[in-house]
Amino acid sequence: MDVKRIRQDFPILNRKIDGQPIIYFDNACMTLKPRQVIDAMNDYYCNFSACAGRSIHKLGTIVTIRYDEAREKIRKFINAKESREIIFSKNTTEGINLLARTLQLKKGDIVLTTDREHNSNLLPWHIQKELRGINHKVVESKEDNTFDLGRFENLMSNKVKLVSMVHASNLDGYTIPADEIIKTAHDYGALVLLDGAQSASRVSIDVQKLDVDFFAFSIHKMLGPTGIGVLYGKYHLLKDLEPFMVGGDTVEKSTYTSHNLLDVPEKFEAGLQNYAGAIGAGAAADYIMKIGKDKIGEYIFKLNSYISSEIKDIPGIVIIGPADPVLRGGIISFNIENYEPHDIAMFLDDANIMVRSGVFCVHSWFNARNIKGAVRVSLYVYNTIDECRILIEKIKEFIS
Ligand code: ALA
Repeated sequence: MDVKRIRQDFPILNRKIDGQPIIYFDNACMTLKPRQVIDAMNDYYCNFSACAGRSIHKLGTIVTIRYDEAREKIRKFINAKESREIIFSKNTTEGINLLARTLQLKKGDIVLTTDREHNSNLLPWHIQKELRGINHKVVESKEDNTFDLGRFENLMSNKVKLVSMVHASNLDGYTIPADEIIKTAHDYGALVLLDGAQSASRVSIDVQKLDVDFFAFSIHKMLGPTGIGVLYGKYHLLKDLEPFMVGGDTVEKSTYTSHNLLDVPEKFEAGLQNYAGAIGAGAAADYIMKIGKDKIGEYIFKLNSYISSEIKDIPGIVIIGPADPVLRGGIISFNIENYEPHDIAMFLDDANIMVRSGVFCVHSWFNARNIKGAVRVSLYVYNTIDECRILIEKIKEFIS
């Protein structure tokens, strides 16, 4: 993988702030965008910025074709069986909320999550508890912060209707053993939803092989634009769900008193859509597939191993999550004893090193452990060993 070449695709990496280059380590929040994605979106705005699926004129036809092509690219990206199983949403959060609102869970039904869910896969179940009386249960991790299959199996029963779990954690980068979890859940007749916000960009996803029922992800974390995400669902499941939003382009016909809904995916995509976003999403998927997710995964693991091995023994540093970087993907979350995470992040920002600090929308995990927050370095394909070296020096400088 030619990282030097890849970096040339990202205009923002040429940018200097206060005369210094930027070192961007906030990829779990938002990745940067390559020229190919920006060009694909500009192409829409400059050359065919009309409505898809409605107008039969030439521009309308082009955007309809491009929107369909984008859906097909995303299908390939996760190896879904059919492109109608790909619903464009606003982001992972919307995909999960769509399911929480439409799955028709009943009083006493159990939804199982991990103990490190992003608020987007926690609050929807709190609300379902209030609205419908479901039970939400949490599978506690092992001491070393890895998934506890034994505890999970003990919590499984035929009352569990949905296992909704973060595939790769934005807290510590840990990826759950999805194959085993899905198999066990299905043995009990439960459906499985994976929050793929962090995994889609770096783990090869084959939804058919995984046999996962629903998979939600955000395009802004995989080199694409903001405001566009994907909810994958098996067709036979999606077809029976009621949409939670209806309106333009969701109906075949309507009278003053009745309507017939269209099939999937249209019935879940009410109103004018984010066409530029979807087209940008297709370009982002193409870009990642061209490099190859296995190569990306291996590369960010190499960077993670380097940073982890250099900082783990520095007195005062506590790394969050499993000790072995191979289990933490592209994330190193850490604390320095007696210092505030935001102060560390501000110190790094003075050198244009951009990390995230705080609780990363996983308040529940931090609150349960009485930890105020952490500093998170999250890596992606354009980061370099040199950037990691500068980061390590700055962390040492902060401590000294
Ligand atoms: N979930 C995003 C993050 O972890 C916002 O930064």
